[in-house]
Amino acid sequence: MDAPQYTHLEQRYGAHNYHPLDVVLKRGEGVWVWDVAGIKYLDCLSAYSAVNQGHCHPRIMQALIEQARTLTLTSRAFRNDQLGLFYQELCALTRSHKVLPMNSGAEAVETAIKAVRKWGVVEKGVAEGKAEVIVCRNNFHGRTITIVGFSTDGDSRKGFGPFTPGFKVIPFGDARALEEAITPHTVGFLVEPIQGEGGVIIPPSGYLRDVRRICSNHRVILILDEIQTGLGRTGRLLAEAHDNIEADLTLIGKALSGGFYPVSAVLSNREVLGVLKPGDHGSTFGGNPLACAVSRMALKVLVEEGMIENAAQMGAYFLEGLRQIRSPLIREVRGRGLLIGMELDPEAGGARAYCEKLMEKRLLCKETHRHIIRFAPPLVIDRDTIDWALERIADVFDK
Ligand code: IF1
Repeated sequence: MDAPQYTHLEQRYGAHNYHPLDVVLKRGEGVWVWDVAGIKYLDCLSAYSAVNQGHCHPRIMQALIEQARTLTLTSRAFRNDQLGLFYQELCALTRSHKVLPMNSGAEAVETAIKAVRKWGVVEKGVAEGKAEVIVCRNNFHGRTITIVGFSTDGDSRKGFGPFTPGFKVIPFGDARALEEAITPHTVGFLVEPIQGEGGVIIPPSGYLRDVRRICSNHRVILILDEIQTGLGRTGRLLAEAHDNIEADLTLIGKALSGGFYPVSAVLSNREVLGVLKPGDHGSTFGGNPLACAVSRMALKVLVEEGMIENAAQMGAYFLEGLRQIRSPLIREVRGRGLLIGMELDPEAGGARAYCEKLMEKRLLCKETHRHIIRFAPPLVIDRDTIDWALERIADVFDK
């Protein structure tokens, strides 16, 4: 079969909830992917930061195969020999107190919302049903009804109401707005350290430090959604490290499994998760031995193979190279580590066309919103490959 035939099957039998680039991929290795015609591309999206360790990392693959041959799923009705080790290693690495393992990022977000609401009732004395969580404009935290209910992106909400109450939206990057929005019912503040889908929006310097102080002063649980920014993407293990703060709850996912398996987790640096009692929460696959074995290795290679440091060094190099591209169509290039956004001037006519031109030059990336191209290659990328990418990106703007 060829690409049009694969595409036809998707169109014929699949819901049309995506508008993907016209490429049908068949193989991945490191930073490279190949389509069904054998054409090789540089992956500059990393499945939205789920493949930080590079495609099909051999050591993670080996861990998957060995565990898949042994024990894949028991449900949490029974214990298994991978879960406690996964907890211990993850807590040691992230200086966390407790972990609650889930599967998708959205499930981790929903879990955190449940936990802080219950913490509010049990520990803060907020009346049942009165708890409020503050979120930011331009947020992206997933696709469930509760989560899209506090999205400010009309397309994510249209037709999906009624929504879950108990959320308040404030501007991103404005610590004063947070302090002013807090009421005695406020139990949590959910925010991304950098808004990824929002367009790689980096808050003003010191914002997260101010947010940390305000949340502590008002006994509001600070929940950092690091599902996209975490696990090395911004050049630190967690993006919060750039501001030298610690969240009360940290959400991770995506690269937690190196792209082999849906694994997410809620990390708590305080007793917040302690309010959950047996039967309060769970999921069929949450904390399964296969997910744990894969994630243990995904974290191991991330650290042992220097991927976090590489993301910092290669990110700085990539950012500098992109900033050297002189074009009236490029309004701004911003980023941290290997999470980079190139904002185009509306005159350019939209970022999608540039992603399509880059695909012709064998570089795969994705627009976010209308005018921003996101560059987020796997953290194992090297300088030569970045030079290869910069040459092609410059070509596309050199008209
Ligand atoms: C899609 C966007 C990115 C996330 C943050 C939670 C989640 C995500 C900060 C939920 C997921 C994914 C979803 C995926 C595309 C991608 C995405 F374009 F949708 F917005 F990365 F920016 N918090 N982001 O980025 O995690 O439930 O998906 O595991 O919906 O196509 P999930």
